[in-house]
Amino acid sequence: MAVDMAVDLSRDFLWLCALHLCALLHGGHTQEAGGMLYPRESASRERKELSGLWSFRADPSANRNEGFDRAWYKSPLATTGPVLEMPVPSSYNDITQDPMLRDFIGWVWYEREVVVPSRWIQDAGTRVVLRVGSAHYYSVVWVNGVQVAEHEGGHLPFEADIGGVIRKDPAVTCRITIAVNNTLTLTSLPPGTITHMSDSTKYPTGYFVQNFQFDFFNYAGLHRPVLLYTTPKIYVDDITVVTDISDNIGLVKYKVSVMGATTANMKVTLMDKYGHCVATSNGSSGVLKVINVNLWWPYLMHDNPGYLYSMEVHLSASDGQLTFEDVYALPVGIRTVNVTSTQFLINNKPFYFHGVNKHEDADLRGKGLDWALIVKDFNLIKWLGANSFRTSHYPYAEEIMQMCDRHGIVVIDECPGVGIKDIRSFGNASLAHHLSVMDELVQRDKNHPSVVMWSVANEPAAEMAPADYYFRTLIKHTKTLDQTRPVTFITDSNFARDKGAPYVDVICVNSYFSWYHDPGHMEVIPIQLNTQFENWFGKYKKPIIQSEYGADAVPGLHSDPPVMFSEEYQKDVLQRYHNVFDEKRKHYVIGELIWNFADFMTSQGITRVVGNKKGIFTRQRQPKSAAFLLRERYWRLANTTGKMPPWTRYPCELTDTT
Ligand code: GCB
Repeated sequence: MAVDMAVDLSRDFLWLCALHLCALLHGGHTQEAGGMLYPRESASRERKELSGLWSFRADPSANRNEGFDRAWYKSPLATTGPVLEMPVPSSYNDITQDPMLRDFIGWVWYEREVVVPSRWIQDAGTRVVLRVGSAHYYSVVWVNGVQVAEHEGGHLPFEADIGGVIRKDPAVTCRITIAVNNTLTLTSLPPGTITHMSDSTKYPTGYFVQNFQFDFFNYAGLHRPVLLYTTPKIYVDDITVVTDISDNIGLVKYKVSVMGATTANMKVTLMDKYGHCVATSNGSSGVLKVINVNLWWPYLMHDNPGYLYSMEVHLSASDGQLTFEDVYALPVGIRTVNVTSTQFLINNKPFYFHGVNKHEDADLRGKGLDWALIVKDFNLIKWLGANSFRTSHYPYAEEIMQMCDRHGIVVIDECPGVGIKDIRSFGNASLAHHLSVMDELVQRDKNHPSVVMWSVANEPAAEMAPADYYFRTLIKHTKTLDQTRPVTFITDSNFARDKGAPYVDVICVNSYFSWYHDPGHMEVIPIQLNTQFENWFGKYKKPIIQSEYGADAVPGLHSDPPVMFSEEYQKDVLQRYHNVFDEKRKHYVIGELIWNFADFMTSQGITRVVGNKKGIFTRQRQPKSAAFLLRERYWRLANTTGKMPPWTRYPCELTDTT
């Protein structure tokens, strides 16, 4: 049924301007330039977590600008109106009973008062940094009414040095105010548009909706931890490591950048996992050589997966009067990644991705970071025998990436370039933003051994004419940022017309045969999947990953013969895809990632019954029948493609150490 909508582009434009203008009015980009090292405690660095309950208010005014007009950041939020208690980290959407808040579009305001240790304030040689792990989507941050940061984009961290502000009046409690706007525009990532409905016979005055073309709920709020951390005023700003192997020697090429001084003494020590020093170096760049190296191996490919060294950087420098010392310890996994025309090599051995696509998504907290959920998901991934996942469709929390490093779970790291379907989202402003998001993503994740490939987008309209320049530029830029990892994007376009595919290193293709095409007809899968693979490989002679495939299953719905939405149908679809994978993986198919690990929430629509049900686990992480099928398969694949340690040999349980 067609909905009669009045699309008023000029108003859409005004809305977009309001978003950016308020940012301009309230100060430019004050965000710290430079590195984005994960805040770790050390002898010279402290952390203060600000997770917990914050004061919260949505701004429902017609132009959503009341908070700026009335300067809500200037005084405690409770003095300018009613406030709710809101957990951080969490999406705000599912926390209350208020349908307005669940589907809210526009600015929401968070506030928290913090007691800052007086030592941090008194010692002018201490930098105090406020870090926001992820705020969806556009944020402005004030401390005691002074703007300290502004950031565009969810899923990635940003920070600000707030020392100057909190030292102005040490008697004042530090009040942090964060305004977050979830509006998606033609140039945001993901993109979206606002449609205003002006037909007063159908819609109330001022009615508008947010449109976007991706299949997950646009959860919003402070999704990851907000914290304060300290460094000395001369400090390790960034570290880049690139690793290589020569016979049994591991090479760790490193570069450290320092802020606050032009010269510094540096001592770099590499420790093994027992804390024994295995290599040292002086200087801000160099190569550490590790004899008899323990390589970083994927889970189920080696009996000691996820081996991490610790690279300790000790810095000592003077500002002319005082000497400052800084210590930062970076986990380092030594491994190589290479791609041939038919293989993906990790440490020069063929690696087959048998994994999942995920979402950051759960009941109540939406996209909010939740340790119980993270650990449960890793246990399920290992139970399943999966060795990899893709961060569909945006960067996941750094804490998750660190788990991948430790457990040997291989990651295809995707940026939020999802739903790029409108030709107006291929323009220069969109591209410039996309490039800077890749800057931020590579900056954040470049040192994770688990990350083996960047994905710059999911299912863009790659057949449109501007896609050629767009993806050529984007992929080239990403390769300049990181020369060690392959780059891809995920396609569902026609192999002959896809304008971005010539630039990728690995073809990643999504297909839903017998679901979105030929629904109910599983018999078409073998022929259509075979054609898909032959077409792509025939044209590009590049290795292929089936980056999505699957079918919805309502848990507990059974049918024999199988019908769509039953658990049996989901299993059968998977099995028929697997038969083709088994033939093609002898040649050039290098991986399969099920869509999806777990059921997840979407916006409401006639094809979704309380969200997307293609999970092999429910949203509450209980297995559907397909999970057992996949478990059988993945452990069998691990046995044939990996070097299995005795404790993991199928079908033994993980606890069996015989
Ligand atoms: C896709 C998308 C994914 C959707 C999935 C589906 O191709 O990449 O975001 O959720 O299909 O289930 O429709």
